Amino acid sequence: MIQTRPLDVEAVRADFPILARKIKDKPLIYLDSAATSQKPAVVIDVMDDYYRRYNANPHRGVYLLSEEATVAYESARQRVAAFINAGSPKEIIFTRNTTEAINLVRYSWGRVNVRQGDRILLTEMEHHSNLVPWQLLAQEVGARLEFLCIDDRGLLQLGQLEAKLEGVRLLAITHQSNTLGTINPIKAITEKAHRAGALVLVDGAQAVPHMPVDVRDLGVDFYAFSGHKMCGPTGIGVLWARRSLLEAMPPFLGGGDMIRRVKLTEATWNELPWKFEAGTPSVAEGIGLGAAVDYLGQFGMDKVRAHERTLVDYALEKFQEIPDITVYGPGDPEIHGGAVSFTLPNVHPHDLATLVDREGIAVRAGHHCTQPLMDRLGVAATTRASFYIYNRQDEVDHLVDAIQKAQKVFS
Ligand code: C6P
Repeated sequence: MIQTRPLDVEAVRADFPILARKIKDKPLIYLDSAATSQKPAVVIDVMDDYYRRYNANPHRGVYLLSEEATVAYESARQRVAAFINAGSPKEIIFTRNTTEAINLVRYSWGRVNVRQGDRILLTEMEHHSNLVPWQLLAQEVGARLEFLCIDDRGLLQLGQLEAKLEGVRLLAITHQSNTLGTINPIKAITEKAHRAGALVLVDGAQAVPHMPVDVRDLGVDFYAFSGHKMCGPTGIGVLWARRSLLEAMPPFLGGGDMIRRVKLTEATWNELPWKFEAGTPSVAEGIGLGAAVDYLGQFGMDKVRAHERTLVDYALEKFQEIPDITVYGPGDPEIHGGAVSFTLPNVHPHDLATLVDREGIAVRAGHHCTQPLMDRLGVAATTRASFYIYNRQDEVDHLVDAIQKAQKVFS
């Protein structure tokens, strides 16, 4: 049973050793959690403890260390399953990250189920990780890609949805845009997709870290996310899928641990979830992800979302003080998650990010792996500030001051 704890930002900040760092003699203001979040000491410590006390290959040894590693790794899987309300830990496939989870579906489900002439429906706001795998599959099997467009507020044009679902095998859609911050109404979209006979894959890389996600309530078929964006380590991600789908899917990678019996010319497969986890797994990383979901779970994801909503509301308001700024994504903080992208005339986003770095502020500049969305917005790049549980309102003030200072340099 996880203890509940109020989301007191100062207490939260004390949990993250890196936030004590100075950058160019200024306190670090970390506003790039959409790229990767910082890690609390509890996550760093459980990984350290694994390597110091019970490092061994799980599922293989009958000796105590291996048994302890197996128990810790599989217990993490159970806690991750509970965190997103999966039907069973068997539905939690550990991957390296969101990208690998989506590619697993492309290779295993896609190659068997998507045929020549079928359609795959995507959106204009997809991250390359939920776009390029489907381009490759479409090229391989002769399927067609269709796209849901966005409007000028950065919202999906859902009026188009029913017409676009015609003949679609799979709708692959982001839960929250990493660039616009838009939170998509996945449950309603999924109901429509299912009515049209399509399956739904959700890229949850920017959602699971920031809001309550209940995969069964959403009703989706596949859901992918990364550990490193939710206080966990890099090198561990998750594919959740309905058990019946996973049972029917062929393996993704072949090798150790994913087999039941191997003969010289053929093999049979292990049961779920190990059928999809070939080779020695990322043990420390899995254990670290377990600690990360415990850490977030003690606050409650509704509180995490409420904290970020307040910060975004404040940022959207405060950015209006910056002359000539263009802010992208919805103006309503209710449907704008914790990432805010913006541009300034005459200041390149990279120059802006470099100048605010002099003030100790880390923001991301670039296309954010959403080049088609940049094309739609008519820009090559944006600057993006993204928030998490450890960010404070005064950090938004510092960012706004730093942007205005940078503007003076270029005026
Ligand atoms: N976005 C960002 O700065 P991986 O790299 O596999 O952990 O996550 C890929 C990914 C997939 N979908 C969405 C919506 C994402 O935001 C990301 C990662 C980072 O926005 C790095 S480009």
